[in-house]
Amino acid sequence: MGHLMSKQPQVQVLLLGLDNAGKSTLLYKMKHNVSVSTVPTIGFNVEMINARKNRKNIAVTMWDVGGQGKMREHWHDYYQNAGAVVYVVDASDVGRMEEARSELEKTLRSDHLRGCPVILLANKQDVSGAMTVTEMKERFNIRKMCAGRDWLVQPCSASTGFGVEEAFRRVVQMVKLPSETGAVKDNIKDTVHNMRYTGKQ
Ligand code: G3D
Ligand code: MG
Repeated sequence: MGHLMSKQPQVQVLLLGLDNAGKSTLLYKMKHNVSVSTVPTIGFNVEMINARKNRKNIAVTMWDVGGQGKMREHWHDYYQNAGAVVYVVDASDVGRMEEARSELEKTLRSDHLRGCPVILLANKQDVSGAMTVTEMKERFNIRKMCAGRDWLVQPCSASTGFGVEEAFRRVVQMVKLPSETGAVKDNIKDTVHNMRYTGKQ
């Protein structure tokens, strides 16, 4: 499997968002809808999911780095190799919407993420009172925030599965292949090895 995997273009997708937004639930849901293999690692969740893009098989690695303090120092490593950012928002948590917005704004200021596509997921659509896509677009001023990059706002519910397959399909459509970014230096094995090594320290 490793041999076959290494022949495929690999893309790295960052799953970001505030705690409790639904990142881990979403990753789990995506994995069970379409996953072929998993790579458990220390301190965060990572899943490799096979997909088709431009009539080629590609391996999409989704990094749910969460907010674990120890891992934060490595975030810039992930940024460097990111082919897309999936930003998960709890659309029902109006009280934390400004925090979610400003975190995304801060994240997108990183030079490493210049031009990186953003998929904003308006999660928890099953909860009554959840903000709609139109409301989120306005609230985040997304057009301005994401000027100069591809972006999309997609409604979903990680718990019911509503919109999750569609979200993954959009991610695959929008993600930049390594040849497009020229940024992916490491393959997944090297990256995971590096994380394991770091985890022991
Ligand atoms: P995180 O990884 O971003 O921190 P989690 O978030 O995936 O751990 O989810 C946080 C809580 O939100 C969990 O609830 C989870 O079940 C819930 N959740 C995630 N997605 C949805 C959704 O689409 N709808 C609803 N209603 N709940 C969702 P618990 O209670 O397990 O902490
Ligand atoms: Mg989590």
